[in-house]
Amino acid sequence: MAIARPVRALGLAAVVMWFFFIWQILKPTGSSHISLGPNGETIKSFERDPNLDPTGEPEGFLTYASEEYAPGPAGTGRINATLLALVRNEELKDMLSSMRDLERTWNHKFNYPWTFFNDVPFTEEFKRETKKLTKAECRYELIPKEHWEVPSWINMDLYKESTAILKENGVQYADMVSYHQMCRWNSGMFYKHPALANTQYYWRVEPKVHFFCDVDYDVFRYMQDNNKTYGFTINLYDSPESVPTLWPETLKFLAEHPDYVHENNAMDWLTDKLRRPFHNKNAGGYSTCHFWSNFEIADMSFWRSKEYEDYFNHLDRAGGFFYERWGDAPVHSIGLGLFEDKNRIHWFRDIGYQHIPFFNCPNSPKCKGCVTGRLTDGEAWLHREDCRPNWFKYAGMG
Ligand SMILES: Nc1nc2c(ncn2[C@@H]2O[C@H](COP(=O)(O)OP(=O)(O)OP(=O)(O)O)[C@@H](O)[C@H]2O)c(=O)[nH]1
Ligand SMILES: [Mg+2]
Repeated sequence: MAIARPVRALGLAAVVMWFFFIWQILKPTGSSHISLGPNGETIKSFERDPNLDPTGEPEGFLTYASEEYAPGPAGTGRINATLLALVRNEELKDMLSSMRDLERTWNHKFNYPWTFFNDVPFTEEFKRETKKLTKAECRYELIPKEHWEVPSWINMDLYKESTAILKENGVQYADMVSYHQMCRWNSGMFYKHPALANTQYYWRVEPKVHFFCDVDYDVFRYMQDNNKTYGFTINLYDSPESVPTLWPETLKFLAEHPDYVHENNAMDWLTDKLRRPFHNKNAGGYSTCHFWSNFEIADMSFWRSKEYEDYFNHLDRAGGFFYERWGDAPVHSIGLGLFEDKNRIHWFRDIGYQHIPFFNCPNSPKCKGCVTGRLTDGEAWLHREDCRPNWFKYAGMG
């Protein structure tokens, strides 16, 4: 049966419109353009992923491997720092894979100790197999109950009701109490463990992550010698449904402690509403942009400061680690964005890294096994979760 030409044209137009609509939803927003800043000024964000540009070592004073980094007491070049992993016995295989990568690309040159934390004792197998992969010291630490257990002021009936709603709203892991405990521990507990009392810097490592690039300088010395507090690789938006009252609670805290805010803070970055207005609106004024904290190289002195400690205690009492699903990533990021000098936060663009589904993959002959400049190997819409352009816009690429 012949179809009349106007009907065919209409059908074709509908198909074109449909593809255009789908493209609008899925197109990446990572590449950017000229936009207006909070005071009406013109801001140019990056035109292309900066990871496509050749990357070398960071500027500043760097310390390279030498006999001073030999394992054991001969390693006088090492500072007070550790590789740190919270991990379950069942994740041994994935932990070994992360260790292999980090030892190959970095730690076999520097031999920093590994410190493993668990809420139950590590098995002999876990200890034996992890020790095999490093010449460095390995420590196995049990988390004290009072650091891990759900705090006494949390009402478990309310927890169940609230998390059932979170689950309905698609918040991942909302009904796993251990996930809430883990987020709280990573937010405000890990650095209080007695085993870390004499340790200042840590590099957080999760099971099943990958490291792709040879790094030839001591990253902990880099932090110390260049006055850095926190280093990240990836910057993402969070799901607003997981943190609806985190920012309102933060504002209550700030009303009590206006003097805590650093004069060179990153408030613009925390409260940006230009790039993802819905996120800002649904998270009560917080952009939800955060440093993706499964990778962190940081100075624990900041978490141990009065400002951060008071902030954590305020949040802990408010209950959102359990009634909502506040993650350590937004909590750390807000703490840093408010109470630290933003120039002391460093993008480790030269450290090739992957935690499924995102990558930081620099353009450097030192990197193997990742695709330069590719943010994700997942679905196209994941590009929308990238908020690095905002950090670069408000704080630069230092
Ligand atoms: N010992 C212990 N470690 C845990 C527990 N829950 C989470 N972890 C660790 O905490 C870190 C973060 O947990 P993940 O389950 O990876 O959370 P996530 O990265 O948000 O989720 P994924 O995207 O699924 O990786 C990992 O290093 C886990 O091994 C727990 O109950 N006990
Ligand atoms: Mg993980």
